[in-house]
Amino acid sequence: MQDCLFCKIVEREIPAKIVYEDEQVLAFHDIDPKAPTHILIIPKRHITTLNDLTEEDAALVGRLQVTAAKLAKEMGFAEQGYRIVMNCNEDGGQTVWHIHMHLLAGRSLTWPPG
Ligand code: IU
Repeated sequence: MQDCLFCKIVEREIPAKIVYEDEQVLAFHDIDPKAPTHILIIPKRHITTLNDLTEEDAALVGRLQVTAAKLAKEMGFAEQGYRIVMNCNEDGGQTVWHIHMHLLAGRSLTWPPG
């Protein structure tokens, strides 16, 4: 999609520190990390918010989750723990309008989030 930051990262029009890619999913380091390790896992296909998901997207969202867990394990966070977050719209804290899963790790995270 035109003017979508994450679509531009998928298309390599904007650089990112990519850590994983397959035909449907891309994962890269967040530019402004909120934890020692902060990875964003996104679908390559543009989906604006979680509200736009349909039944047909169930496998894709599962793939994001499985990718996040796999990366967390590979990066050595499985035992100590980590957090997966998806924000939706303003009150949820969404600021980039292409769905993404945050993988946060490397420190003890507080609960509930602010
Ligand atoms: P949010 O859930 O929509 O708030 O998350 C958007 C994330 O995208 C946030 O953590 C930003 O730091 C991150 N990000 C980025 O990695 N690269 C960018 O150029 C921009 C935002 I703008």
